[in-house]
Amino acid sequence: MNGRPEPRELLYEGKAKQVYACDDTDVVIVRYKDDATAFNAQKRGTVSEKGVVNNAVSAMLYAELEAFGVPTHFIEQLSQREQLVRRVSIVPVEVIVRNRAAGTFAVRYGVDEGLELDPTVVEWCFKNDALSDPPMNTATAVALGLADELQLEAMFEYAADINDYLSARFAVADLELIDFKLEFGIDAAGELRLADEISPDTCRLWDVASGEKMDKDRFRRDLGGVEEAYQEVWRRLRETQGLPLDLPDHDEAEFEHQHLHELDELDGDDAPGALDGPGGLDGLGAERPRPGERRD
Ligand code: AIR
Ligand code: ASP
Repeated sequence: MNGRPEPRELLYEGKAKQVYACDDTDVVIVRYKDDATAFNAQKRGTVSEKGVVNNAVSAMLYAELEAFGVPTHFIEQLSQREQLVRRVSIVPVEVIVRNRAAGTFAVRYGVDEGLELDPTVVEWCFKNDALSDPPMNTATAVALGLADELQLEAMFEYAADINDYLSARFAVADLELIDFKLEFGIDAAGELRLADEISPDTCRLWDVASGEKMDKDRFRRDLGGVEEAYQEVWRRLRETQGLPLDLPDHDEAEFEHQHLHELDELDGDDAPGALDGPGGLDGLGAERPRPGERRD
């Protein structure tokens, strides 16, 4: 029973990863591929060594987020392309966090890429390739039975904390976190955990000095230098691991959140405020310690 877990049957094959069963049914092995797709698989290609970079980046960031107080599916990196994770059932709600306008947001609202978004925007999308992952509000997610309100509230709170952490983490690597996508899952004990991956496939990252795109947009938009950009992100993260981060004060963040909830009440239920979940989720306090508190 001891020793390195071995991949058994292929449970699932996605666009960028494969998931294998293990003898221990509480865990699975995720294998990262070099395959790349964009615009819901209308564009396909491969990016040499992408799987190796994404596995390394994701493993590093999930371990750091766990230490920060965010429960994740991550257990350990097994090899260059494989990691061992807890088996979870994925909540079919993608969480998009946007610090600046880019991609589909810039197109949808007719604004320039790079427009600073204050407050930070959190969006839910229905995880459904056949429908191209359409954006939806909280009521839709609940009415379709994709997640319940407490889960969505917890996903929102985690997403805000993860944004605080990752924005500071990428900043020490001279990268600005423009936007990113998260997925969550429910483990065997019923606990919500951050799942999937965080990598240049799932984040927009702009070089602070030049504004150059260092992420999957290089592939999506045929900008060239895709492999080099992914390698450079990994190199910078590795070189800056352990450096002190300029994290927002969590008491301040909590105050702002409370304050904005009060504003929501004044504005009425239909007005989602800054750092409020899409569609508003006031008063559904899924109580948990703030990461900043838990670490002391
Ligand atoms: N994303 C969304 N679906 C799949 C991924 N990887 C990520 C993008 C981008 C953010 O979510 O990589 O960082 C917003 O994407 P978009 O296309 O809605 O602008
Ligand atoms: N990963 C999604 C796709 O393949 C969306 C994207 O990254 O553009 O199509």
